[in-house]
Amino acid sequence: MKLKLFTVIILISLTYGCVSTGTEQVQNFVEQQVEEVDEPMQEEVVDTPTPEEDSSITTSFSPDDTLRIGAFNVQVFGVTKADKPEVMDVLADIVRTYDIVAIQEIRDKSETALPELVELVNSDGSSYDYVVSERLGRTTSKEQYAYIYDSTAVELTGDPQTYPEPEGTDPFHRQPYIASIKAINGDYDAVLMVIHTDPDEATEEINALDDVLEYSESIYSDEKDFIIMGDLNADGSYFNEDGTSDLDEYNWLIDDDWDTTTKSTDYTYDRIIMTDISELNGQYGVFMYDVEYGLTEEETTAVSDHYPVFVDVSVSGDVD
Ligand SMILES: [Ca+2]
Ligand SMILES: [Ca+2]
Ligand SMILES: [Ca+2]
Ligand SMILES: [Ca+2]
Repeated sequence: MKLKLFTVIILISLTYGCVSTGTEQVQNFVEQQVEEVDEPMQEEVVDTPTPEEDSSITTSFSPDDTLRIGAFNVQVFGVTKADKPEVMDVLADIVRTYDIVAIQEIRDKSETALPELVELVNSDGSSYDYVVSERLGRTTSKEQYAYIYDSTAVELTGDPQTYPEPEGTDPFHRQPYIASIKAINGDYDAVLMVIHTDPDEATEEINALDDVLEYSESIYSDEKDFIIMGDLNADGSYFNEDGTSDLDEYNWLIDDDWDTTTKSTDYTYDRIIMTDISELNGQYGVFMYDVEYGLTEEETTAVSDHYPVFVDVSVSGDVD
């Protein structure tokens, strides 16, 4: 949310810089706003290219100097979807836009749908690999998380693990799946934490994520790049996006007014929250694959009720 403020400031600054009739009043406003942004944030974003506010649609695959990281809730992904070639083709195309994507809502006792998808992704000569969590959930309806990644661009730097909930506590229906990664063609490294919250307890689970972050920071003590992402159910009746949360001090990239649902509803359920935005490389947003691929509403919702979200980071220049 701070980031958005900064974007506004940049836009105002640019406008002011371009329009020769800018008044002193505007200048004062700009200075006043800049002062209100706290010092570390200012320093961090000064070196960062202006994020494209209107990046909810993107056509470009990430260039070589960029890693595209993201998350996608593939709504009950299992054998039924795996048996639909037209759905699988869209999923494969979506996966290929990423260097690493955190998949949620894999519901598949047979555990065959995900390997089938990765095989399809690679059928064009790509070299994607994946890791998958154990089946998680408090009821018989279990879900798995997975990271699917381009093995020519990203490597895992440790064994991924699900968050070990402290003895005697059960804060999450499906505890986050944590993976440390590094760019193969650069020095960017980060720790990813994917979560699909339970809608009924979304607020409680979101407010428990700072404990997961703290845990990850204790394991990866030299790292400054932690990214929490996934279907947080962070909107509507599940979560008050205008209120406060225990993650407010971090950078929420997916703006509250963006829609991550493929149906006619308008909710920002899916989020990307970063501790460090020094390596942001211009784009982040919601990947509207229906617009991108020219799909009908029926074709779109057959794939998922969610849009994927993404962020691009520079592969080089990371010092932590
Ligand atoms: Ca790093
Ligand atoms: Ca919203
Ligand atoms: Ca929608
Ligand atoms: Ca960093």
